[in-house]
Amino acid sequence: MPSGDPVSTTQVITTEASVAIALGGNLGDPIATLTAVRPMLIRELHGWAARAATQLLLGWSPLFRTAPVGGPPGQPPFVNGVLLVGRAAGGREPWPDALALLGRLQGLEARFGRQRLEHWGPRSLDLDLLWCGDARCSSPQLELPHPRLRQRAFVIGPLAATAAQLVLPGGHQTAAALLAELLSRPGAEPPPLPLPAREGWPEAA
Ligand code: PH2
Ligand code: MG
Ligand code: MG
Repeated sequence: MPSGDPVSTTQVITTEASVAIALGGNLGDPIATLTAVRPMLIRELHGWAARAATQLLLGWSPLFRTAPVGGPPGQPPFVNGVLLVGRAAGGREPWPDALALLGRLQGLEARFGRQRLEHWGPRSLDLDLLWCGDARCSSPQLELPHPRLRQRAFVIGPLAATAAQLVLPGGHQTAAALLAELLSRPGAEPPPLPLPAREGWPEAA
């Protein structure tokens, strides 16, 4: 099984040709959790995209420590990252069903003890689908593209570190430009702090 080559921005320059998943957690040992889920996520993605004739190209961001946004006061800092999934040249058929992928992501969250107790409350593992090719979806279970994607430095920071030139859904700015704008707004989130590379998560800023 391919372990996941980095996605080069010349291979995946559009969101229409890619899938993006945000990873996060702030309970237990989030770095250990994200490192442990990484190979499982690769397996789930290959299962989900098994019909796709082309090889998946996986671009992992570095991990970042981020200040909690929303939720109860005093919750621990988060560790966040993103995974950008592209396909080798020629893979132009539509991606498989986004809800099926969401189901696989929620299965992984459950395996890591995710409990849904409080809106935006602390969580062991959060796997959010940010976009899935050009799929548009607005249902109670899933909204695509993710409705708050463009407002969140804890998502845009990792995306900018992975694919600085990617133009995000809902605007014309690149990830890098949007990050700069988000961080310069009054009352902005503190900048996501990149964590050093480590075993099981070799990407560093
Ligand atoms: N997720 C939330 C709410 N707030 N804050 C940070 N820093 N990172 C997150 O992943 C996060 C959050 C809801 O999913
Ligand atoms: Mg989330
Ligand atoms: Mg979620």
